[in-house]
Amino acid sequence: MKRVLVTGFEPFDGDSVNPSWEVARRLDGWRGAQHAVVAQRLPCVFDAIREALDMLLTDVAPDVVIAVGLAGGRPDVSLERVAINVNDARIPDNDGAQPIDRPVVAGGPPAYFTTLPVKSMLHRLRGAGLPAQVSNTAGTFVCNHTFYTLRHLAETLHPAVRRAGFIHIPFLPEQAARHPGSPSLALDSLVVALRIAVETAVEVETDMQLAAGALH
Ligand code: PCA
Repeated sequence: MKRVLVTGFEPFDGDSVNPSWEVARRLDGWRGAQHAVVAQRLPCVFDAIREALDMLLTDVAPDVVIAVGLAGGRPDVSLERVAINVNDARIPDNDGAQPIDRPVVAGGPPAYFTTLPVKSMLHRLRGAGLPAQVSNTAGTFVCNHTFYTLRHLAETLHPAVRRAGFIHIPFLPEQAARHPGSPSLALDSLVVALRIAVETAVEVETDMQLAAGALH
């Protein structure tokens, strides 16, 4: 039985909902033959992330961590490949902090790759009729900060975390209605997508490699 921690974020940028938490909380308590999910909400605050994650990794003791965040304007479920060691905030976080060109971890490596099997996830998501991409940037706001911090903690203080990574999701339709022209995905589809992501992370030991172009 593998323990899976799924995190979502509180609303930010003046919004009243964040689909990442709406999806995560619907997975809370979900058990399969090989896994049990615990969902937790994270604040959209740079300075709160390290302590919050450190506590969660200690308390939940997960084998797998999937952090989820909103990327409003993107059309696909974005399987993030890489976290970079920079905070460069376009808007203030929920505490009013707006770091510019600051490291996430001073002296840390420039980047960490995901340890989730993102190509296998991509294959399964598309096979289920869901729009998905492997993304090569998680941005430079709180989501990238969270992804980098998560991978850094897994590499340093929490080696029992065998797989950790980040997934960005699009707006919900009701959010897109306030951002005309923006793509969206229904909550039910997002829940299916995250269930597939969890199952793939639990089941797949070695990520798939297909011929160039087959999964881009
Ligand atoms: N998305 C933001 C932070 C919280 C969230 O859901 C981001 O992409 O950084």
